[in-house]
Amino acid sequence: LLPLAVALKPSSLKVDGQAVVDQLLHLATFSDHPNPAVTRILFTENDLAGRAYVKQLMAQAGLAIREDKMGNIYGTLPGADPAAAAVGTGSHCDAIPLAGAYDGTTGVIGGIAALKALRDAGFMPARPIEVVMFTSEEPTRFGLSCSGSRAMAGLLDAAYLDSRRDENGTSYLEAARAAGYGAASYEDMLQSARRTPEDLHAFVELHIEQGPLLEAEGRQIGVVTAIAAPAALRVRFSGDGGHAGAQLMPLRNDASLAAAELALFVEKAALGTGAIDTVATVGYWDISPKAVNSVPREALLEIDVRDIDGPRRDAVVASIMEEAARIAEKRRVRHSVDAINQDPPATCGADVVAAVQASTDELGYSSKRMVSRAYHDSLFMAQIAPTGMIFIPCRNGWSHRPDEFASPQDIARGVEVLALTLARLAGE
Ligand code: HGY
Ligand code: MN
Ligand code: MN
Ligand code: MN
Repeated sequence: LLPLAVALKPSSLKVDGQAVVDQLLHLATFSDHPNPAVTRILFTENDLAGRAYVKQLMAQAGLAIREDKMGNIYGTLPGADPAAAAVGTGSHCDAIPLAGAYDGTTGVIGGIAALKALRDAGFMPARPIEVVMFTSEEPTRFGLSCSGSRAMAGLLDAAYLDSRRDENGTSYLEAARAAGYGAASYEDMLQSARRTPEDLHAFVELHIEQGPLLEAEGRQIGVVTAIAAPAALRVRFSGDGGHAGAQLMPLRNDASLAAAELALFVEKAALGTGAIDTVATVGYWDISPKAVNSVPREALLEIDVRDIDGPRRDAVVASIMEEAARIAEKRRVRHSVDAINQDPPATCGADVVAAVQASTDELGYSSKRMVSRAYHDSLFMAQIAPTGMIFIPCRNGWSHRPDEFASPQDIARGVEVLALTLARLAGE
């Protein structure tokens, strides 16, 4: 997998950053909330509209389109050797509530633009090059992140995926079928997504940094060398509740206060490792019955813990689970813990990193080697094939917010680096 020098001249790559931005902003109109906010939840009406638009752009770029039964969408630029393992790129178009227009979408729309630029430059790759829209990178609907790439890497089993239900009790399989992805069973659905090193030669994802470093240091391209290890867990506390006026304090077992104590422990546990790379938050918090004059009976916390060091992250997760049990005992509440995911970090493939760096240097762009603290589908693609990522700056490092922003110039640079990197990895 040596990143070859290619006859392709960078000057022959024509990338119109503004055209990509226009497409990103059109995609952003498929949202449950008015722009600039973007909310696009897996298999909802706006997600299906977004999927149709992505397929339209793939068709306009002259790519061969296929979809698997998980809902992953592939656009392929044919290679001289159609049987050769493909070089992949791509990202996601689903968006968490009240997000922005650039997270994930930049790697899908930008990936299509990169393949189109290669095609328009008359580049004939030795290997097929494919751009993937991963079906569900965000955990919003089923609680599980990166369902599509986990399935590709063979990391999802039917029982586990079936256990992940949305707030109406709908399963992934039912939702996929309702969206027109007619799998006969979980096995059929998961098998249709399965990739192996035999059919995937390398993978590289273009993404906004979602952090402030590139902008702060005035660097144009982030050459990602590793991806942090994410974990998510749900903790439920249940008390007996009671009348807010008539129930005296010694008799209360307030579920919300148990949650409050655990939430502050989560912060303490992350800070307690002494490593700046350990991060944690309670991103979702719900109590019931939500009446000012009723002592809360139920509390549900969703906790996100990450670190670039897997074992250090695991120790924090374990301490949170132990503390939940201690708090439950002390406050006489019942509790349950649902460990949703606890994934290892990924090291990017040396040859892919070298191809990204060589392409960035050849285009004359400044760069910074860095770790991705956000997770991406690349975290799981790295388990199938040598994988890398290309970051571009985003304003103030803001992401997962409506004012998320990347400039047309930065987007054009990212697409050019991606196109040249794909050409290097695909050979000619
Ligand atoms: O949360 C993440 O890291 C990703 O942006 N979904
Ligand atoms: Mn995201
Ligand atoms: Mn993303
Ligand atoms: Mn991501």
